[in-house]
Amino acid sequence: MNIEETINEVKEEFQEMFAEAHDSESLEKLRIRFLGKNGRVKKLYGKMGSIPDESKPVLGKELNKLKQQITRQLEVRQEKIEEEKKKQQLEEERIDVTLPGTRIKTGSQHPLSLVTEELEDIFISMGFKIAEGPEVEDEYYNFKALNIPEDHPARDLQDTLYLDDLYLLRTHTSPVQVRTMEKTKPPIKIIAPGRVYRADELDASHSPVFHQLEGLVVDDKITFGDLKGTISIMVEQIFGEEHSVRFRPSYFPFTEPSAEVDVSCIVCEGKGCSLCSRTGWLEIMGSGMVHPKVLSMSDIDPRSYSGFAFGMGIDRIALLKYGIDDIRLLQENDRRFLQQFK
Ligand code: 2NL
Repeated sequence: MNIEETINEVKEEFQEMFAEAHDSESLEKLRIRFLGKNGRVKKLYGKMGSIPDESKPVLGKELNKLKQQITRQLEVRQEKIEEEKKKQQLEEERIDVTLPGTRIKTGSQHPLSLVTEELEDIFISMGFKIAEGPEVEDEYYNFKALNIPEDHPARDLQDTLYLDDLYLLRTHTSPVQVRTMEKTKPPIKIIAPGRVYRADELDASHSPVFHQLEGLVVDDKITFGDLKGTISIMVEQIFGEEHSVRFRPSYFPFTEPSAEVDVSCIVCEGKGCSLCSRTGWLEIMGSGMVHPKVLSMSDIDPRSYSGFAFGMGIDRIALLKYGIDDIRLLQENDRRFLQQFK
């Protein structure tokens, strides 16, 4: 076979194979087969040495044309493939900006946080400051400084969680207020919200850990009228103005006189139901004028100063406010329960 025939054969072979090559890989194989180092076209150039000189210009031209033709065809198809690929990719990645977004799940505030923050805001609006203190206390701050006698049942192992001979878990936030009285001169106007502990079994209405908010106001000429006014405003704000407040004589070792605070029943509004045991009233907090002994133990002279104090269970307020019937719901963190407080 002469070289011209071979050139034609290579041409035909290329066109045949090219007709079947529709992806980059096949094109690359073709490029190596025809234009590579040991490719068909290279080999034809090698044969140029053995042909008569007069034929060289024509065949050389012919070969160059073949090489250019193959190169061009491969390039054009490769470009087409890439263009097609890009089109397909754009089509696949097309986004519909009019589709609704994916809803992001958000948390919600715990009902205890909601009530605590609401109470804090109410008291802050009346000029109170927020005070905090340790949850591990000793008998002096938790009991003695509050005029709670040595033989008082609250001090019993049955009621108080003792850590050792000296330390216990505070059973109320009163120690925070005692520490404030020791450190600062009147006027004192603080609330002490926080976690407190009792040696109770967990059931629908008791828990070994719960939350309290106590308040203390000490200044000259503080009266029971100040106590009534402050607490009435707080109760109206937290439960709504349509509720009435009642002060009922009571007894606490740390206040004299003492009063329990009732709010007209949230459910029956005074008519009598099972929640209020047919009394029409719900007990929500304790209060009273700070006992002179309590003032003097913290170095405040009861002849110059007087004060009132109050204490409430935040968990109980939350149950009443939101109509929850079991305090365990406040601790279980069941999302179906928590999501209701959005
Ligand atoms: C209740 C009763 C009360 C206080 C707490 C208090 C604190 C100091 C001095 C005097 Cl430092 N009193 N706190 C007073 C009266 C009642 O709480 O039943 N809480 C749930």
